[in-house]
Amino acid sequence: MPDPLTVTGVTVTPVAFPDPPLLNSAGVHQPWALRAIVEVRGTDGLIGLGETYGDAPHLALLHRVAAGLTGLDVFDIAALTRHVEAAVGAADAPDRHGLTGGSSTAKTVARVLSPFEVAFLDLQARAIGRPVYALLGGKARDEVPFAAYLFYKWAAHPGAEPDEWDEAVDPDGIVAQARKMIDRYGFRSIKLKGGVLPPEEEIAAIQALRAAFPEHPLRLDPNCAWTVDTSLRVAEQTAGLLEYLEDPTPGIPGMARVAARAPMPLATNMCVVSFADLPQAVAEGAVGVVLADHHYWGGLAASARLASICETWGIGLSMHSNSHLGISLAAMTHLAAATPHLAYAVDTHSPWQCGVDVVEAPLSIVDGTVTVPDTPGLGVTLDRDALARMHEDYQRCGIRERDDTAYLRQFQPDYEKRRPRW
Ligand code: GKR
Ligand code: MG
Repeated sequence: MPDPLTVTGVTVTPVAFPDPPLLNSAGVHQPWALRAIVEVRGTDGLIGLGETYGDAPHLALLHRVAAGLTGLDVFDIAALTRHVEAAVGAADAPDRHGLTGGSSTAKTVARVLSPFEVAFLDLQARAIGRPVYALLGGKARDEVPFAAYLFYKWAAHPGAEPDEWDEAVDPDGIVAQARKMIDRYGFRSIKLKGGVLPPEEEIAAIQALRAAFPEHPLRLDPNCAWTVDTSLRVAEQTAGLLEYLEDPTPGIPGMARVAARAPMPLATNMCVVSFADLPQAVAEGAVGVVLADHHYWGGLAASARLASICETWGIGLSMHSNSHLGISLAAMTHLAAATPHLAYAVDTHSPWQCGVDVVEAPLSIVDGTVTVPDTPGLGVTLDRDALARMHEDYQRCGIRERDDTAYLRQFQPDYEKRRPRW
């Protein structure tokens, strides 16, 4: 019997990286996006990596968990889960922007568990010299397709220099952004983040995208900015244009009313965000596609379980993204590689990172896909200089929680987050 591989230490490092002024139904992205990098060291000297949100309440819970992990068997995810449940207790650390569903202790446990589970799997896989996808059931595809994720945006954060992505506040701006992103990365699917302008203007943007990119599947995601009636009107006017319409309206009952008459499937990362949401969503026929996201579904294995449930109930599977770095991109790639049911190109904010990363050689998107790494673990290595720099940026940037609404209010004091708005 070989010696067990146990945890000898855990480090949680908050980092910040520049984020362009991307608009959504909650407000606008702040100048810095926050992440937390989790490193789990094992008795064999190897290190497993995880990445998650960097907001202060979440960070406090990560530190609480990290403090008690030494000595745990790296192959015992059940013990890790029990430890996280005990450390989180009754705490509830929701996302303030509310773009990934509501809050509860169970959801908080899932969010806090995720980066540790990913780091444990990375460590397990490194220890046996196999890629993480091998622990998730094996590789169903060699390349994972990702989608061009377009945003309405300002040219610059107020008072700052313009970023490399230009202003996009109308159909021409959105088409120009799509061209630039597709020229650089070769994406073959397009998602437009909506819920920013009146629906007619967003329909016009979709029509312009269809004219400019006749072959690319299109998605529109207004993050619950519309009433049921508005959603039905938009659905009718975009019939034949969208592969799915994402979270047009709040709540499972509202989504079910839209789904009953919409000509395209409805997708969600807002009304089905935990296992407890699934029975009602299935019973009411509210969604045709669920967006998995290992960061809040409780990790990679839990996301694979979600995939099986969706397959059983005839629900499609796509993948959600928030601002992220290269450890998350690698984790998303391994999950997608090992999930045959994932039929849609995966969302990613990668192009919005503008080249900043915590890993030495980030996986790259070429022809719209990431080639699944066959090297041990997640296949990415921490760049310690970058980690130190990005931690300094975190300390200096003054932002401790993502709050798109409060940031927009600095420039539009009468701005209110209303969902639905139209
Ligand atoms: O980055 O502004 C954003 C997105 O709106 C993100 O926060 C959402 O959670 O991408 C997400 C979505 O699909 O709803
Ligand atoms: Mg969404």
